[in-house]
Amino acid sequence: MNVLVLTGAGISAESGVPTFRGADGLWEGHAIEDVATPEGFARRPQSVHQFYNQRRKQLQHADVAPNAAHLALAEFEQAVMSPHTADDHESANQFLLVTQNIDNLHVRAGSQRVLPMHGELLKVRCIDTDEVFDWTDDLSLDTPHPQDPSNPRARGRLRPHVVWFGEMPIGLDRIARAASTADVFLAIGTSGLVYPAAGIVRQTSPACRRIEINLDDTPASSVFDETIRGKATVEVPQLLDRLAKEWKLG
Ligand code: BV8
Repeated sequence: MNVLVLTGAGISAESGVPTFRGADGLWEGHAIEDVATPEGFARRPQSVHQFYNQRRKQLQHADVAPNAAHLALAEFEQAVMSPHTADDHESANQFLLVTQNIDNLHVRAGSQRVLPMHGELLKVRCIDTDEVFDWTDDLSLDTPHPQDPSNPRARGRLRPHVVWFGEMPIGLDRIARAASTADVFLAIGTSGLVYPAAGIVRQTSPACRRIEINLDDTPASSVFDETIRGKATVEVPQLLDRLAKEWKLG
């Protein structure tokens, strides 16, 4: 059984991380082109740094933690990938969790096979070398380079390690391969507005069972075999329990 999951901001909403397009959407007050494009960063780097500094600080707030949906996905991955389950099938199972979210809540919940296709908020990248560093502090134009802290010319050469609009998402080949062999595709808490993420469902085979969990209909809803309307913390654990029973997972 090959499982491919795609999550969006809706799975982290109940952990207190604002979605992009909800009433408290992140983009409100910030035009996309000003804070999530290379051009916006070139124009006003400091305001883009502030936008991500605020989100990086908020993500590390004590009240922000994985919720029942994140935890259920981590548990389900363990069950799908357990050696015991593999024995019952002619071939080993596969599991991939692709997330559009740049928060670290899936990894903190215990998910292992996670592909953050739009980057990670708690990582930064050197503009000159593309080297990636773990990062929990603020970034600014005066931030010393971690590898050359005493060199004033190396200051301010770090950017958030996130994929902006117009930039190439991460892992597209791996995602396409997983989509082409997926037996089940789950899309959880994503508005289906941003490509190529929103096109992944169409990369699955006609035989793939496509399930969407969302509060509302999305432009892609009609492509799914099953659309479950409700909150991720309620509907994800219930769906995964149902699938685990259907597949007799441990
Ligand atoms: C690219 C990281 C070239 C940064 C993000 C015209 C038409 C089509 C496409 C384009 C176009 N013009 C330009 C494009 C391409 C563009 C695009 O799609 N634009 C859109 C706006 C039209 N895409 C790009 O530029 C991408 N790159 O195309 O490069 C390329 C491509 C392929 C091959 C070669 C070259 C790069 C896009 C990545 C941008 N970076 N994030 C950051 O986070 O700051 S995008 C960001 O918004 C997220 O990462 C996510 O991907 C995206 C959408 O957000 P969602 O996760 O879906 O969240 P949203 O708030 O929208 O929705 C939440 C959903 O949850 C809702 O449905 C809601 O009902 C539901 N929900 C809420 N609460 C709950 C819930 N569900 C359940 N339970 C709840 N409690």
